[in-house]
Amino acid sequence: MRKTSLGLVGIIAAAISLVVAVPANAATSVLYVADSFNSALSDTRADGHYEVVATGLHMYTDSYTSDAKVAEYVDTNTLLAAAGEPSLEYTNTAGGIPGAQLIVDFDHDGTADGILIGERGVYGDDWWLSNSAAQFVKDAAPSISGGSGSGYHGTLDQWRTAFPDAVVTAFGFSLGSGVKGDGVLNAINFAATRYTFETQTVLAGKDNCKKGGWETSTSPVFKNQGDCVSSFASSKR
Ligand SMILES: [Ca+2]
Repeated sequence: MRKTSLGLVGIIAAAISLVVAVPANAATSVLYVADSFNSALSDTRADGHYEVVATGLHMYTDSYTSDAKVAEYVDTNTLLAAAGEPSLEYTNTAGGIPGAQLIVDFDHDGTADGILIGERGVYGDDWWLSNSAAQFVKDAAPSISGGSGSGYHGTLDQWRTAFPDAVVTAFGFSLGSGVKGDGVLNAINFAATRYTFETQTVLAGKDNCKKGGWETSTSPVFKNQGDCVSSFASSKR
């Protein structure tokens, strides 16, 4: 007799369904936590937390209040037309899941005008516009109707058609606010690049440059052992 309950297999299947296929030729890159995040754009609040676990970003919130939010952004300068279909590879442990976010300069005048939010698990390919966005963006939204995260929404292709010169100035994610959740962001896919997470490796002194140690340093990156040793000499560390 077969069991039909949604057991572990069902849970795994649900998790896998959130993972979007990545082209085999996608580039890979590393986001150093938290140096790669734009601190001025950070909106991680008192009840929101994150930490690097292996090559993922474990995030969680511990209340349902407005302080329950984890949101970080990575600077870029990428035409929306070249952004592809950004997605989050997320393994959910409990509660709500984060949405993908694109901060966009819709008229390419150097000033960001609003945020497009993609919540694939809720709205599929439909990306909705933040309510704080500029009026000219709202006025030209592909769809002005309910049924999404805001009254202004559309697929990314529709947004690209409406704003062919739009530039993404930062990409990132947001969990909350007011959402209790716990999970691991394994990667962000943006503009044909798959970004994973690491902490910086900073050497303590020139002795750590030896035996290949210089190659492990990520902040700064050294050209060779001599470059490493001389950096400590010049800074008198
Ligand atoms: Ca603008």
